[in-house]
Amino acid sequence: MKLIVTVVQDADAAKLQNALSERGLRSTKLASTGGFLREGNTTFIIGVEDHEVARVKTVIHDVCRERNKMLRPLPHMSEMGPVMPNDPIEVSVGGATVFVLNVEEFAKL
Ligand code: 2BA
Repeated sequence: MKLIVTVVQDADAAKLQNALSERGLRSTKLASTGGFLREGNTTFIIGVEDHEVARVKTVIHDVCRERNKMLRPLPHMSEMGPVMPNDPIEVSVGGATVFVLNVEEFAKL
């Protein structure tokens, strides 16, 4: 069994939740915050059998869109190079960041 952890944009979260449950795939949706943008995003945890991983990744890929965001740089973003605090920068976000983990044990107690 695998645990898929995926971080998606809030704008895609409801559609992804619907797409997963319509296909009989169980998921849990968590509110999260990106460490770089310091904005809300959504993290799904999805427990599946090994043979379903590819299907879940296809659903995520079909639903989640890459978007560009314009933002005013925050102090921690200086690692990107010289940034002027009042000059908006463009950052591309998504579609989805996906981690696939081995599950040692799954139980409902
Ligand atoms: P954030 O950390 O808020 O990052 C949002 C977007 O900012 C990233 O999009 C990326 O395009 C850009 N970005 C992040 N760190 C950067 C840096 N040091 N320099 C330049 N640009 C940077 P995505 O890569 O699509 O990531 C979307 C969200 O997925 C992230 O939000 C974070 O919540 C999560 N994520 C991405 N990689 C992760 C990782 N290795 N571990 C845990 N969470 C991760």
